[in-house]
Amino acid sequence: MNRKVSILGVPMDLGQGRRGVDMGPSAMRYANAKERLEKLGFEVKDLGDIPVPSIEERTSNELNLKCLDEVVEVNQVLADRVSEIVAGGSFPLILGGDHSIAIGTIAGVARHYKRLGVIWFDAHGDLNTGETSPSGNIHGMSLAVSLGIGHERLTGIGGYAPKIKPENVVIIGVRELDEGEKHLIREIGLKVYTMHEVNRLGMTKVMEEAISHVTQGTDGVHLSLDLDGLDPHDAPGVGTPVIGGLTYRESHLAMEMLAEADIITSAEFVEVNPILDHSNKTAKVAVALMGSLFGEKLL
Ligand code: B3U
Ligand code: MN
Ligand code: MN
Repeated sequence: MNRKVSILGVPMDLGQGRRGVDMGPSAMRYANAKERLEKLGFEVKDLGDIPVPSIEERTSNELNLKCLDEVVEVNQVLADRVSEIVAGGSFPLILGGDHSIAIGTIAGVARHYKRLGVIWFDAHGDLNTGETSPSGNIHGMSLAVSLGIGHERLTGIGGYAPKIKPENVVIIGVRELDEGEKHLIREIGLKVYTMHEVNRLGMTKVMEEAISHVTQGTDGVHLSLDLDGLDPHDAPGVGTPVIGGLTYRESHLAMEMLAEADIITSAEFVEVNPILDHSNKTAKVAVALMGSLFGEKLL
């Protein structure tokens, strides 16, 4: 793994409807994200946060794509910043913010990795479009957008589309999908490990298969980890909790196996909402997972 890591915060809350997720980057910093990685011998730079307009300032609300203008604007900036980090030889570690920021992170990373693999941990598919979304929230569309599906102002962020191909993506931990998302998964043949497969196969097998899937014919692998992929018991501070999720230990095992396989070239941890949390528990879990991802071991 790259020994140089650059942390970038994106206090984005415009891709969903609840207040507080803009404080996610601060909460993960307060839980010692930087220090955790430094202890493992990484050279870590915290580049601070990129600016996000406040919800009170927002103007756009059209086409079932809430805050489209602002989400596009922030993700464009994010794509450039992430691209600079990669060009400078560092590993981009992005702290969210809601999951709409995956659009910008992936746009930035995919400029350098032409055949980027993606591992997407989530209770949801994030495969909606303005046409299929029940909420109009763009955080429920970011994976579709990265695949080149959706409004062209979103898919065109970074100046090209698509960023990733369906055959290079796996989703893990899903337990809530909208009808349009189910259709899309079947249509494009996405590899999805729902909670059913996680229970049936066990996390070890899921990760062995997922790692082999995303490394076939790819030149880099991005980890997009939505904290709502975990069970709300272990990660209560998220905007849209869904019961029946990944346990704390299953999630750690997944990160430990990724560290061992040494395949991850960029990562983002999203949807931490301190207002809905208890004593910063969810941010602490996120940082503990970062520890495992970066190779922390008990012995
Ligand atoms: N699928 C729903 C709910 C949702 C998606 N992502 C989150 N919630 N976190 C939607 O609004 O698209
Ligand atoms: Mn998500
Ligand atoms: Mn989710």
